[in-house]
Amino acid sequence: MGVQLDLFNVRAIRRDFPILQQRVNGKPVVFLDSAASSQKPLQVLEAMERVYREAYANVHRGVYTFSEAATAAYDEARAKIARFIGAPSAEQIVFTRNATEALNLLAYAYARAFLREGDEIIITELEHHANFVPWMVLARERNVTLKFIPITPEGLLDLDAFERLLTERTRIVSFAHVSNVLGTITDPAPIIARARAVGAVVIVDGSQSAPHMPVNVQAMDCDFFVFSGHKMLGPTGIGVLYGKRELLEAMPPFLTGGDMISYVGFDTVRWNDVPLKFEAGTPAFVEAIGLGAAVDYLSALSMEAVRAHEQHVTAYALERLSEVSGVRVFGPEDPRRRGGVVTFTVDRIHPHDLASLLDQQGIAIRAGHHCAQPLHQRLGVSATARASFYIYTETEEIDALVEGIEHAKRVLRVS
Ligand code: C6P
Repeated sequence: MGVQLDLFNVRAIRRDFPILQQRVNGKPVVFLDSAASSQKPLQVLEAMERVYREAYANVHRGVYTFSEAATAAYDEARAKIARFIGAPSAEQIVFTRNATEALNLLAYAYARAFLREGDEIIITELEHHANFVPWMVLARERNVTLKFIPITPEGLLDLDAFERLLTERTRIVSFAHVSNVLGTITDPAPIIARARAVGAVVIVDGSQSAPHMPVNVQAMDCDFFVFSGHKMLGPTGIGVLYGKRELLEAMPPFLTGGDMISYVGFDTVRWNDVPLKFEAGTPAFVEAIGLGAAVDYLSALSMEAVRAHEQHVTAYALERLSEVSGVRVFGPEDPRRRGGVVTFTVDRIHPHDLASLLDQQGIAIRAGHHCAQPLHQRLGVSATARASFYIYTETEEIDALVEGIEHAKRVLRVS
């Protein structure tokens, strides 16, 4: 049996998540797929329901009580999120649908405006498709060169190789703070320092870091930072783009229409100020308010404690999985160098078969390429299984996973 850390009362936390009280296929639910999307606490569900029940009206439009209340709550959510990631001001928080849309916004509004033929973008071999395909499309369209920082056999970024990829034509360097497959935590500091030296802007994909560890974009000194609300206790349909003010101000808008203008005449249009310039149309303000409540929940726990808990659970999972014959774990061995995801294969069992057999035991994991096919090509496998953890994960659930894998091996007669 595993031991929980004293500072983190997982049992009490689990009581806030109604979905975790259920049984799946007659078994208590063991949810090990939070890297794909996290579950939601009552506090987030209630915050959103409160808006719909008590003060719902479109924001930035009405001068009546409901609209003013909704607008104030929306603005407050933006301010909370700015504080959560250490942004200097709420105006530097642009709401998007998710991290994917935030990265597309940068590829369209920033890169298409400022990159020229022959310029270079550097990403890494471990990127999620969201930080891969938008740059690939841009590279083809504009004759821009796309380069990849390779990974070491342990699954870390090879910074010496990065040094060699940089040239005076490098305009953008974009990388995942935490890999959704290998779990690798990349220290942004050396990458940012080297990118700055050639005048490139740095985009950090925080989809798997912001939900799980303290993040301070000012201390990091990145130019842009993106993440999704649904992976951090918030609802779907809301994501965040943080940017340095001068860059956001220099960029043209991405989508156009209502709310993003300050004036429209028959032959003129003036953009609204940042961040509204990037938020065309009725925004997902109830979802933003839900994300604000999620950020309150995480802040009350403290992100240091969230990280410590997940590191503890990850270390336990790495140790337990190493005892199972036929299991191969990918990514750094040291739990201090990785976030709360453990990706693995089991000899002679396809990850999808494993995931289906585990589901019969009430255990949810993800199987496939996890939207990182080029990385899987590098790893020499077409698919992997992935267990991922969050604030509500108990070490007993890792025990259940290990028992479930042994059970699958027996069922498929591979032990
Ligand atoms: N990864 C996973 O199971 P969206 O889909 O826009 O909310 O997030 C995209 C994204 C971008 N970067 C990284 C590092 C990610 O992990 C993700 C989402 C999920 O791994 C769903 S594919």
